[in-house]
Amino acid sequence: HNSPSISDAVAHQKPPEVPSMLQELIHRMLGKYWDRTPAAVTICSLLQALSDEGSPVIFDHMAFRTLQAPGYGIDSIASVFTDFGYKEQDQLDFPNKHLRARWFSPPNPNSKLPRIFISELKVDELSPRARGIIHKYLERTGNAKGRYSAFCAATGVVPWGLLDSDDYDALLEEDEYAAWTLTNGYALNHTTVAVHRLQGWKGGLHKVNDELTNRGFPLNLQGGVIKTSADGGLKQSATVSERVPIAFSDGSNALLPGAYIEFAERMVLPEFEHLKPEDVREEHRRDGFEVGNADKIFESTKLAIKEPIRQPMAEWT
Ligand code: OOG
Ligand code: NI
Repeated sequence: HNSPSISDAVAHQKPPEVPSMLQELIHRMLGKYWDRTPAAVTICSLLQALSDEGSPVIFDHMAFRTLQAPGYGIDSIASVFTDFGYKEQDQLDFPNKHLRARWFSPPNPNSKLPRIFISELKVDELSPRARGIIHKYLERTGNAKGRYSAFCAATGVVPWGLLDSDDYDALLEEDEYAAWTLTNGYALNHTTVAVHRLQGWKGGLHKVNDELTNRGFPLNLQGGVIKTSADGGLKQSATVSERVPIAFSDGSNALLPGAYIEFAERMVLPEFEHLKPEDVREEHRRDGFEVGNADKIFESTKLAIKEPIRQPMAEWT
């Protein structure tokens, strides 16, 4: 009455590969990002095609933006990563931008898991009007508070719903980061290609920027195309954000800045310069971030705003 042949077959089957929660979470966050950042998809395919075949692009880091208020700030995204073994690293301060950031290193520095960079807006330093607008939306998340920020990043849900276009305009006038974060929620702000981990890539970050410029991708030119740390060990460049259709609660729509893509090149540290190239691992390279570089990279979303384009949603579908 039971079928031994079926249970035999099952017993001899290898179990399907089960991705870890962490891998799947990152995969879903990136999935939402690819959907709304087609230029990033094109650029990654291009870099892969121009480097040794079959070697996938490795991400140096993924970056998120948050709002500092109990439950909604850096920790609301960080907690899931630290629960899975990520280690909290230094804090970076941007007083002129009312921002601070922290970064988190993956459980194993030589793995292919990206670093995580999370910034937060010091909401209390904004004008009473901007603070009032921000808190009005944060209160709309009810008992969820910011506890499901990682869920929102993975699904594309903006936890406080649609903004009123007048609120958007008021925020944009005062603080572009606030306007970006309220319209995009916890969506991945950018991912960063580790240029030094592209197999067989010759010409470093310069060559990446040249290839992109030749193909018409607009790059963030704040402080020059390449932003270099004081120690010379970390070089970064970024595209200007793509625009995504955003609906407002009053029925109007706009094409507003969404995500961008960044490129990082980490140099071998002086104490490891004697290593043969094939022996150099990620742990032998300049780690961390740089305030001076980041300060310029933050502008990638602002640079996408020249004339806000407002048109009916029907024209894009
Ligand atoms: C983050 C900008 C800083 C870096 O790698 O230093 C940054 C942002 O735009 O939210 O990505
Ligand atoms: Ni970055």
